[in-house]
Amino acid sequence: MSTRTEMGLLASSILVCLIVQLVRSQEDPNSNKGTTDNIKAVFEGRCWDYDVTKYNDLLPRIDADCNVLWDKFSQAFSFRAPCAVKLSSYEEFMSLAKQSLPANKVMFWSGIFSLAHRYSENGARFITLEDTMIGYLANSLTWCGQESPPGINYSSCPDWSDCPTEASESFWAGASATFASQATGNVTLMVDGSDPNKPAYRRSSFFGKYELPNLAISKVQSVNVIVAHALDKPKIEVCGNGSLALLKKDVTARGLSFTCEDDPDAVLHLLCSDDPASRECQLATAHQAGSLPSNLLETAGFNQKPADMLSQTVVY
Ligand code: NFD
Repeated sequence: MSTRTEMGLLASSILVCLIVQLVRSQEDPNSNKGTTDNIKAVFEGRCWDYDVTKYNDLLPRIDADCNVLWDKFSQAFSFRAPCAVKLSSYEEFMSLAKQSLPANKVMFWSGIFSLAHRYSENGARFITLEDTMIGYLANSLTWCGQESPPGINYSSCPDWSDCPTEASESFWAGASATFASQATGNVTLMVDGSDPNKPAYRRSSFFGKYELPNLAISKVQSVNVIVAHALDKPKIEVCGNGSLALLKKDVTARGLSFTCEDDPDAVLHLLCSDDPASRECQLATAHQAGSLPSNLLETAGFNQKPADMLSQTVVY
C-alpha cells in the first residue's frame, strides 16, 4: 500500500472516530445507557472506601468482604437476559450488606432526591437508603446483563418500563424493602408538593410499594411527612389534601401514627440559602425584620403569603 493511500485511510478513520464522538456527546445521557463503564472497579472502590472512611460513627460496618459483595451482586444479573432478574436474585447480596439502623433516623423520599439529601446531610440529620452500604454501592450506577459473554451489557440496558423485572429496578425494590424493614422508632418521609405532573404520594412509587408496606409495626411508631414546595411555585398539594390525605389513610391503616408538616423552617432555610433572591425568601426576610407593610401580609397573588411562611406542624 502506498504512503499516500495509508495517509488517506488514517485520515478517514480519524474522521469516523470524530463523528462517532460527536454523535455520542449529543445523545441524551439517560437514553438507554449501557452498564456503567468499569462497574466492578467503581463498585469495589466504593465498598472499600465506605468500609474505611464513611459513616463510621453512624452505621455499623459489615462483615462481608468487598470482592464477595461484588460477586453476589453481579451474579444476580450477569449472564441473564436483562428483563429476567427477579427481586429474589439479590437476596443473598442484601442479607450480606444490610446494616442495623439507628432509631428515629430513617428518612424516605419520593419524587425529591436532591432536597431530601441536602436535608438529611449524609446521615448527620437523617439516614437515607443511599447512606447505607446497599444504596451507597449502587446509587447512580446503571447495569444490566446479557446471556452471551461477557455477561454484562455495556452498550444498552432496557428502560424500566420495557420489562416487568428489570435488573436495577428489582435491585432497588429489594433495597427499599430491606431498608424499610430495618427502620425503628419514628420515620420521616419527604415528598414534593409542587410537581404538576406527579402526586406527592403514589401507591405505585417505591415508597408506596416497598417501603411503607415493609415498616415493622412492632418497631415503628409514626411516619412524619415533610411536604416541600419549590420557591415561587404554586403549592399543588399540602398536608391534608389530595394524595396526602390518601397517604394518611394508608399509614394509619398500617396501625402507625401520622404527622405532616408543610415546609418546615429548616427545609425553607435550605431552599433560601440556595436561592436568596427568590420572592418568597425576600418577603420572609423582610417580614422577620418587621419591615414589611402589614397590608402586604395578606396580599393575594403570591403563591405563598409571607404569613404562611411561618410554618406549623399539622397533626391530622
Ligand atoms: P421516585 P420512589 N426508569 O423519586 N429508592 O418513592 C428509571 F430508569 O419516583 C431509591 O419511587 O420515588 N428510573 C432509589 C426510575 C431508587 C424510574 C428507587 C423509571 N421508570 C428507590 N422510576 C435510588 N437511590 O436510585 C423511578 N426511577 C428511579 C428508594 C429514579 O432514579 C429510596 O429509599 C428515581 O430517582 C426512597 O425512599 C428513583 O427511582 C424511595 O425508594 C426514585 O423514584 C424513592 O422511590
